[in-house]
Amino acid sequence: MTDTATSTTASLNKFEKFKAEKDGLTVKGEIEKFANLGWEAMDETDRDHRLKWVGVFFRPVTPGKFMMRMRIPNGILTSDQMQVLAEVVQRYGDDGSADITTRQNIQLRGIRIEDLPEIFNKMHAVGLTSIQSGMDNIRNITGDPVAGLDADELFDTRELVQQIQDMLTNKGQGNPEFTNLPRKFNIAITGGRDNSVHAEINDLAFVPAFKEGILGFNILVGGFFSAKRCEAALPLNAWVAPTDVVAVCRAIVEVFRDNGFRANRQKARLMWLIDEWGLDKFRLEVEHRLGKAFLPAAPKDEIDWEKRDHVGVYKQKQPGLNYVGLHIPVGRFYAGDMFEIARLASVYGNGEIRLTVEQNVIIPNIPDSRLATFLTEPLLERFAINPGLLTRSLVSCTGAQFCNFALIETKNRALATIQALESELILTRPVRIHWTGCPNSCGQPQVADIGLMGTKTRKNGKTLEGVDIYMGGKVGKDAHLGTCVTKGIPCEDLQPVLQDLLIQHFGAKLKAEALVTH
Ligand code: SRM
Ligand code: SF4
Repeated sequence: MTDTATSTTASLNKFEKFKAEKDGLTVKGEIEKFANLGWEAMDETDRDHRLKWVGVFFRPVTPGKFMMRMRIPNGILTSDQMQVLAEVVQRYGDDGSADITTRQNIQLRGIRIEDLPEIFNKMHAVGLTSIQSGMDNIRNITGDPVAGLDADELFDTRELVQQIQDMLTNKGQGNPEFTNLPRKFNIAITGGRDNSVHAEINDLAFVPAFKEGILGFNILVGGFFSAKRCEAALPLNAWVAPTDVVAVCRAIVEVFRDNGFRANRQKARLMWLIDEWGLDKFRLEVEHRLGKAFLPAAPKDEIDWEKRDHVGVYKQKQPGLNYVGLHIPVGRFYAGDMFEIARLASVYGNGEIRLTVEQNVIIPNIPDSRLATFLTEPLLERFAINPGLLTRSLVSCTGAQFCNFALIETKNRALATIQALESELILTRPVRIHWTGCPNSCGQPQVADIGLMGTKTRKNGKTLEGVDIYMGGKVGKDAHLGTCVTKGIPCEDLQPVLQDLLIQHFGAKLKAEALVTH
């Protein structure tokens, strides 16, 4: 029997059951009550699951200290907003920190439930929302990080991304139409030529393409990573004009909401529905919701560049202005750093701050006349504009420090490993190394040159933290996913293995050998 949205209650998984009992968004009206009750006395399903509908995540690894996942559409925020986020984590002292995520977003750590009413008030006052950012909702919508700045861009994604978020979340107030999807759902729009958002790994992505001289988008559907299966998105053979993008998002999400599988959670992502129906039936169903037929896809899309990382100083399309990409090691920063970034953005730029899916920060709109002084700011010693060639492209998921799915520690280990490798090797090109603490693949090892996925492995009769190694991920033009090439390398033995891979495949040389040769 097919697993459909019409399954009986008996066949629903436990998540569907608790959603049917009480919609997750209900907790929005109960924050005061929870704050008064405290985390230990709260209903466990509200605490562990439903709070994620307002972006608040119970962390079994640090009980009582919650994580808060924001929504930062297109990864763009203001210095006022960054300052508020800094104030929130500052009050938690050593427990307070923040991470830039692989979806151009920010997560805050150390949050206490009793502070939530005040935190939400402060956030709303500066136009920030964390609504619908976890569980069976649509995640942060990604867009080109240099939208509106890049002289070569085809489409400025900012407004469309905001419009999609406003539609899906009722302008950040919460939209019950889209708070009970079968599973999570990812949307990306790319407007530049380098596919800076990893379009191919999203459930729904729009890539720029000309149709009879008009710029619009070809649509990709069904991309996703999960512990069970990873797939690149498929072309829907559909082209849309920018004016139809919001309506297409609504139609596709509605089709997923009403038909996606709800019995087996491992098979609840959009691709499983597309498998069952085939692309033609899926497209017809979307057209039916949309009330019109799609034009066939444009024969070619406009993704024809290698992917840029935006770290460093770059001229904007506006004469006399520059954007500067700061490298934030594994995306982790603290209150002091966040205040400083906010200050730099308002003193040197126009108060705008941008985030990338590589977990870095861009400060745009710095005039030529102020650039030299900006580059002497002490913060740039830690958040470099010209980091080492391995450090530069390092990405890491949260890992065991805060995530209970993690099989290994990631962020600190990733940094230590990269520093050791850079001290031993001479590199001639950046190598994109991505760490992820478990097969859920939040750190996207399949898009990396070298992807490291946490696992448990055995050595001398002992169970140790280890990694499966992925290679061959290609980003930008002709993006495709990497695959697993080696399994179960103990983390303690990893460094020489990586050294060897860098020498064999990426042109690295041992410093010691280079000295002898010269
Ligand atoms: Fe993720 C679950 C962190 C991007 C696939 N992810 C989780 C949880 C919520 C698990 C948990 O409750 O502990 C992690 C929170 C840990 C923490 O305390 O930070 C978590 N995911 C992250 C972040 C923070 C990784 C990072 O360090 O950047 C990213 C947050 C993005 C955001 O701002 O919303 C993050 N997660 C991703 C991505 C990458 C992407 O979207 O490009 C993926 C793979 C792409 C995809 O989803 O198709 C991803 N996360 C998952 C999955 C597997 C989904 C599935 O269909 O099975 C899970 C597990 C789940 O949902 O059941 C998961
Ligand atoms: Fe946690 Fe695994 Fe995601 Fe890393 S990949 S954040 S360990 S769920």
